Amino acid sequence: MIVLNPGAPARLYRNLGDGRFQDVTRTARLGDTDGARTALWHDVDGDDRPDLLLVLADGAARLLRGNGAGQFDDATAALGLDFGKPIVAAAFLDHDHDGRPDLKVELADGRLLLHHHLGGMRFETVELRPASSPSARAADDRVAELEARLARMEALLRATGAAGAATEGSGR
Ligand SMILES: [Ca+2]
Ligand SMILES: [Ca+2]
Repeated sequence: MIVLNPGAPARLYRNLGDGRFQDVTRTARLGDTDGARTALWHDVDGDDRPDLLLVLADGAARLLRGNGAGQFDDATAALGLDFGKPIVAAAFLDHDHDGRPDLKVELADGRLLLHHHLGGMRFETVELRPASSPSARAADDRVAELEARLARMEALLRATGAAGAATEGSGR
């Protein structure tokens, strides 16, 4: 069990199986976990030992491979987890249903990437959604504003139409 502490290193506890937990942070060799805000357990390399993906306070990801003896090795570089921009969200899911969970990450620049699992420690990065440019965001805002205005006009027309029908009715 990993406990995340905003602004402080994460702490790792081992379940002793009798309802007690032992703090194994010091012996687990987790390295830098300062301000980690996301922790995902997943057996990335398929060796039946749980690995740990962390997203740190600055949005950088780290992958810690479990060695089965309660310690972890940093495999961040091997996994190619430097996406150039801070990560705002990350999740493991099998995007293409090939039985190997892939890593989906959303970056601060609006990009949505699929870190497609090819087997073992091999991954390829596929862009699912490009970065949103400031002009694209402004255009989206304009479309949203126009839609809102249209909705208000439709509501007004409906109200006016109903009032008109009522007036006709009362005229008889
Ligand atoms: Ca593993
Ligand atoms: Ca997959």
